[in-house]
Amino acid sequence: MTKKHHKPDWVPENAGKEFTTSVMDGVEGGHDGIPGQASVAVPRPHTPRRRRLTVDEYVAGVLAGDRNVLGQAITLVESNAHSHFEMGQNVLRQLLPHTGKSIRVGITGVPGAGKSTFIEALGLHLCEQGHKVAVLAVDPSSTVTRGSILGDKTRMELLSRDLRAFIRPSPSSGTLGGVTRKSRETILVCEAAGFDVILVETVGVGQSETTVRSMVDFFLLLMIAGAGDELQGIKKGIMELADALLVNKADGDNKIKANAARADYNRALHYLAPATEGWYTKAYTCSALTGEGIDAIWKVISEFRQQVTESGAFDKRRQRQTLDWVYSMVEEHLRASFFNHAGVGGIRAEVEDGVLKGHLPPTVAAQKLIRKFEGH
Ligand SMILES: Nc1nc2c(ncn2[C@@H]2O[C@H](COP(=O)(O)OP(=O)(O)O)[C@@H](O)[C@H]2O)c(=O)[nH]1
Ligand SMILES: [Mg+2]
Repeated sequence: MTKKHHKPDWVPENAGKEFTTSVMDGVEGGHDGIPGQASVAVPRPHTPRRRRLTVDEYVAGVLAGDRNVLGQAITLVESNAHSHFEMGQNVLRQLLPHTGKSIRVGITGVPGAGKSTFIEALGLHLCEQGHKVAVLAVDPSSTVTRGSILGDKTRMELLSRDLRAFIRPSPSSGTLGGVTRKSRETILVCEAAGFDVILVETVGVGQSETTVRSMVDFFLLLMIAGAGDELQGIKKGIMELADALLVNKADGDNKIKANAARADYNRALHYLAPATEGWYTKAYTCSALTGEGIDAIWKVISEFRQQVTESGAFDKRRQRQTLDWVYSMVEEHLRASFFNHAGVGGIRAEVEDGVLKGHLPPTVAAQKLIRKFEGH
């Protein structure tokens, strides 16, 4: 495909250089995370716009495992449009009794650790065992640039072609809080559609690990051997959130180093509090490339599920997560109403100026803004 630059429609035909704008032909891509959708530009026949489904149609389609309806239902619940909110919530409410039966696994690690390759290998392995696997991404960076997950999607090429799997890229707009709410709801919709393993990938940056930890049952930290001390330092806090550490790329010349790293991590883990009550976090090795160790880590996850369910910690965590979810929605709402409040907006510049110039102590400034918001 050749990318052509041309003048946009609104530029007069005989215009000169004063119009410097030019536009480039776009790229056609899959939209709903459904395999088989066009990933290269193909001429499309003119079809009428898709009819909006009713709440009952969304619910019936999702419950029947209809992939098209599933994609549309997720788009609906992810929508930022005010008019979609109520309908999305109605769909969710009806799906709720059919949710909760999957195992939700979060996967994190620095860029390049091999998360996408691992998810593809594990996903394919699970599909072969008869599981239905949904892959979601929580990527705070994509709230700014939409790039990264697209790359991942093409990387999980085999899995995205497998009809037993469903890959959903990260919701691409909103705050991390907004993305979180959407991801949680997407998990539920996928469960209602019959997916029994939910894999949530997140890039190991910023707050996203804590966020993903708050929506999954099992949290897996992918590591690489020989990464610098600085990197390991950053990872320490995250190690405390993990139910397993997995040193990836244990293949070829790297195998010895990976095994040594596993032993080091196991020693370090000895001094950390367990992420899940009654479960000892250990380190393992695998190669997402050769598939070695993939089955073993799934056995660890299955053992975790059984053990933690029996002890009651599994349900306890899910209940806590549900309440966390409620309050994170409350926080999200309050934050938005505060910053959209006309009165607050009217005095913000002045208050900020006062703080920056040193006339106004920050505590007083905060009080002033809150008073305004509360209408005192
Ligand atoms: N040798 C080796 N390379 C791997 C393995 N897993 C991933 N890679 C490579 O590491 C690079 C980054 O992998 P990717 O899955 O995109 O990492 P992500 O950024 O964590 O999602 C790619 O070039 C992969 O082919 C592995 O187990 N062994
Ligand atoms: Mg990736």
